[in-house]
Amino acid sequence: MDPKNFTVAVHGGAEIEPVTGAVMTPIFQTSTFAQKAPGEHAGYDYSRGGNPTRTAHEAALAAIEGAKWGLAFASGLGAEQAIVQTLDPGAEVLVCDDVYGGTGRLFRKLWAKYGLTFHFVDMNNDAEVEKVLSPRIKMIWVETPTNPTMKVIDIAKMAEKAKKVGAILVVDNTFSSPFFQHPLKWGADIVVHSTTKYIGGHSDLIGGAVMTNKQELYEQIKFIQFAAGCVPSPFESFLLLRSIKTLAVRMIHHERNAIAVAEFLEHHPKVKSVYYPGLKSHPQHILAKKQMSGFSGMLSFDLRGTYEDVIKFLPKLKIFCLAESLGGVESLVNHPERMTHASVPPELRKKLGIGPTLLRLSVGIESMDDLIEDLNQAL
Ligand code: P1T
Repeated sequence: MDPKNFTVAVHGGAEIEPVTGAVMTPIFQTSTFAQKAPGEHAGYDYSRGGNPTRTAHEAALAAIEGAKWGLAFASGLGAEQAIVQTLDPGAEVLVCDDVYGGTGRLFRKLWAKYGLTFHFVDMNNDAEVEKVLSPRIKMIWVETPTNPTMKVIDIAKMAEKAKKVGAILVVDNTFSSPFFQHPLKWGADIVVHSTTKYIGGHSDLIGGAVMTNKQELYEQIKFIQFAAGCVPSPFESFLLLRSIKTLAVRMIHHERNAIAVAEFLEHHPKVKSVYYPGLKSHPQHILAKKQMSGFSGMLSFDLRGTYEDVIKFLPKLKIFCLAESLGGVESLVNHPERMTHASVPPELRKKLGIGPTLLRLSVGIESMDDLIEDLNQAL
């Protein structure tokens, strides 16, 4: 989506319903569709394979990523699982070391036992990447900005490396949302989202998405979606269609508030460091400005002191709610070490800087002054 194009967000995938003229796609709450004769139907036979509400949702997903195809899944991890299932046994995958804890768990604890090998590397360290890069690598998995330390990874550079060894480049675009970043434009083959987050935007559903311009990948993943059945319900598809219409306006407010919060925290004496790609002090700020059209609403920071200070700080917050997840209109605070990233091996957590004083904020769209005041009084 052209970041200035609110029209795509509002109209992407929308078609007037042909029978009734309904302007908004109805919820086709049905598992099955009548057939005139065996195998003769109007394009839908069973809702695992396809459902008109999901079709409209998938068209909207494609539209906002500027992709030819979009596929909807029942969760972000369900979408990731389908992508991994395109690999042949024995394949090796290069993964950025700072991925969502659940992504790492899916790879380490589930897929590794089926003969796939996952190499977790710091993708901002060329030597680390080159050490593992070889034609055995069939997939490169990038999350940018990363969860939770907000590293920014150069998508175009990783696309070149993927091309060199004949690997597929997957980019998890959840933190940026399609409003601020288009990985396909920078050479990614597949974009994956947890639509639970910014695309859903209201913390009331779980969903996932895959977008691609490559027909072969689309067909493979569509088959997996149908054959393995990790699909969203018609109601979830409807909610997501509804959410996408306000993605652009929400993202502008998330970003505006996050910039203000990041600047406030950076100058607060009780805060040791702030990790936000929109700050000039961020090590990849220039890269972020190049590859993103905005910096989104996620940031992390280290509180000065110890875990005991964190434990005193958290209950004092009145607006920021202590909870996992992100990207909803309401502000959340998360403690990655004990919550979202508890499953990351301790030595890797240490290397990444996911320690006892690290907190992650999903900055919502409340009044900016209220958010800053909330943090200020709690600090
Ligand atoms: O929760 P689910 O919809 O299955 O999505 C998984 C997922 C994938 N990718 C990224 C970057 C994510 O952040 C997530 C989920 N993350 C959280 C729940 C969290 O609080 O970080």
